[in-house]
Amino acid sequence: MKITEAKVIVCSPTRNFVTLLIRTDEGIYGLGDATLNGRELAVATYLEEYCIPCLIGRNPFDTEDIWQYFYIGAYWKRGPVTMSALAAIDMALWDIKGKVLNTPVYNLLGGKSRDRIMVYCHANGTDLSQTLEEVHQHLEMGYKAIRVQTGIPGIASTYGVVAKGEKYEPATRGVPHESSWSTEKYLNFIPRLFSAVRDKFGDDIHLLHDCHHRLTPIEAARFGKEVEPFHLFWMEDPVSEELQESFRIIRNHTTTPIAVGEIFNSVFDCNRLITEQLIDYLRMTIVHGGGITPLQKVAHLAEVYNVRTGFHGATDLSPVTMAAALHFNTAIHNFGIQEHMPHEPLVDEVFPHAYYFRDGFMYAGDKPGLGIDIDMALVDKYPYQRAYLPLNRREDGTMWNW
Ligand code: EZ4
Ligand code: CO
Repeated sequence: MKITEAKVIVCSPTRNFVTLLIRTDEGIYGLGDATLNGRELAVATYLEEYCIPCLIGRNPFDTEDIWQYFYIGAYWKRGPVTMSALAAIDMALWDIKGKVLNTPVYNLLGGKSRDRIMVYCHANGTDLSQTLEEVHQHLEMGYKAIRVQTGIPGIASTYGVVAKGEKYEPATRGVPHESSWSTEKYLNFIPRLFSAVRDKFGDDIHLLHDCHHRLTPIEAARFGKEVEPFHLFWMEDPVSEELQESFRIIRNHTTTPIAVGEIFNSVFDCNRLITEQLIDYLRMTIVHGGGITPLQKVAHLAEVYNVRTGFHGATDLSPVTMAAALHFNTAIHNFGIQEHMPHEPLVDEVFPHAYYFRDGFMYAGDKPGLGIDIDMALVDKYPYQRAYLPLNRREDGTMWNW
């Protein structure tokens, strides 16, 4: 069996997605997600100009060798652009394998380790009462785990929070929006938020929170300590994560579980975090972590050190990544939780899929391969539009982590 063609599809049904479609001489094709939010065309070009010419003629079953070919063989290892491209190739090849063998991809990764995948949703509001109402609405939808973000008094706009009636969407069209930030106001307010949520909704529901890389290690330690009485499922991205040893400082002070990794693209971003047991959940997912092939190795390493997965699943990760993640989550032993930010209905139309949500859990479905497709007629109706993630500055104008 041979790869005969590979094509990059860039489309923007409400937001941008980059998809790789690989065809074989037996008429079977596979899909991979290569979307890197705000940098889509860099990945598309990397695939078209450098990877695809070297893919043609290879056996799609050789996922390990093809992965190493583009990783070791590129000489320029790692980095989000190259690893997202490599992830798309790898996903599409696993999809092809499953279709050829007429079995869901989870069966190729170890089979079913569980019946259902617990997911968490987003509840956010501009103030406390609106946020509590959002939590209530998501409980009604059946979610068992909820990420709660709220507007902070005195800060004009806060990460993860949008005006009433709108959905939080990471990137916006046009030039980057700039938001402002005060660590002091944030740290003073968030414990009150979780106190209010526990008072109103009790202890059973899992609560999560994303600090979005904005604290220093000692500030994150204070955060973790002060929310301990409300027993969060996790605090996410407490600090900017380039320095793995930062997490030791946080760990020394608090029992609030820590999740990190949505911007990681290699095991070398988290090797110390895992082996020194400095975190509890790893968020590096299939698309930005280089594909199913490397994530399997990372998950197996993490299993040894009691670290579980908690894959990123915002709307900028396409339904192709969601499909791959759900097969992966079904199979591995140390699955923790999966983020679920539902896509717009139009996105689901462009990417018809076998996976589904029911009463707080998601299911990969039982179609062969990843159980995902793309509607090429619809794709042409929604061409790429430049979009950016926001920037963030401290109140005095200093650039800060968004
Ligand atoms: O900022 O997906 O946990 N979710 C997040 C997201 C990310 C965006 C970046 O593209 O942190 O909102
Ligand atoms: Co996050």
